[in-house]
Amino acid sequence: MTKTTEELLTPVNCNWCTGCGNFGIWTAFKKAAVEKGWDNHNTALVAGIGCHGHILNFLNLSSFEGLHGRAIPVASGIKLANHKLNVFVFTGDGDCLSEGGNHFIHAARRNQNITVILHDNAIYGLTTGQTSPRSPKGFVSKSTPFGNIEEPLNPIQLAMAAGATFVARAYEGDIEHLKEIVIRANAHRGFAVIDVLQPCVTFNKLYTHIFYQENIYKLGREHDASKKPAALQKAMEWGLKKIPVGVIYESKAPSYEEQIPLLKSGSLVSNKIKKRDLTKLFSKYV
Ligand SMILES: Cc1ncc(C[n+]2csc(CCOP(=O)(O)OP(=O)(O)O)c2C)c(N)n1
Ligand code: SF4
Repeated sequence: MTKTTEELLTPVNCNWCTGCGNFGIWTAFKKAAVEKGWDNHNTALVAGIGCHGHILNFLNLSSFEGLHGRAIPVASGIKLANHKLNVFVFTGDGDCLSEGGNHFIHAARRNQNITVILHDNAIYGLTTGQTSPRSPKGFVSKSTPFGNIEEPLNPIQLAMAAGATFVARAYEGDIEHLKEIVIRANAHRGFAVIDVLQPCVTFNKLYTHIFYQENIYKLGREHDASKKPAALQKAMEWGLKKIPVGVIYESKAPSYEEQIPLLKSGSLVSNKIKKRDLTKLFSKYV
């Protein structure tokens, strides 16, 4: 069981830019891991390709860095093989919503019991600053020098519409709040998405730390996260002083794994492998 955040460090030096919002996600996750005792026996991490994916190099936990956009299917496979594991996906807004958009939608629809931590910096960071599906209309970047003509995607609305049963937003600069949300998302039985507002200080000069500090507000008791229409309405809020953070939607529904009879007797990895002679079967077809 992980007892201190130091145990989670690796010999790899952190190579994120100074001030990058990924630091807050890393810190919040380490704190959550210590509080809940996540270790190599009970937890597996998966990431996509991007600056966000480097987080695996800095966490001393079992992990797999997949192909770009393919973190969620790898996590789905891990969860099916051993549904007793806590499975986390670290993904970028490009990785999750562009290259991996199809996987995101279908994992949400299946309500797989995994937690997706979306490092939402509204830009492609690793490839040095191109417009992403989260970049707003008019956004100027290397790939849209005359301004983005596309509307951005809203990952919270998309997750809810696709069937995710836990949907939250957090700001990486509020580490305690993010840590609590990571713990709640993991405790939830079903597909959990946390849209983490994560400034890319090098390439996104619009969504800065100051921008978020000035414009986010925490959801209070008045917000009933169990009511989908109200939650969808909340999810649509975005603008000056109007960016809600907190648990936006949570509902109870059987997870994908809970509905598979074979998994009731134990995880697939704990099943003894039986040898079967298939010679007779094959002989029918040759
Ligand atoms: C199939 C494929 N397409 C494109 C790339 C190049 N590529 C690597 S990372 C990246 C963008 C990453 O952006 P995002 O997922 O938002 O992560 P960030 O770097 O911002 O954390 C791209 C386009 C790739 N590796 N594989
Ligand atoms: S390029 Fe942006 S997202 Fe990547 S490490 Fe630097 S600040 Fe962070």
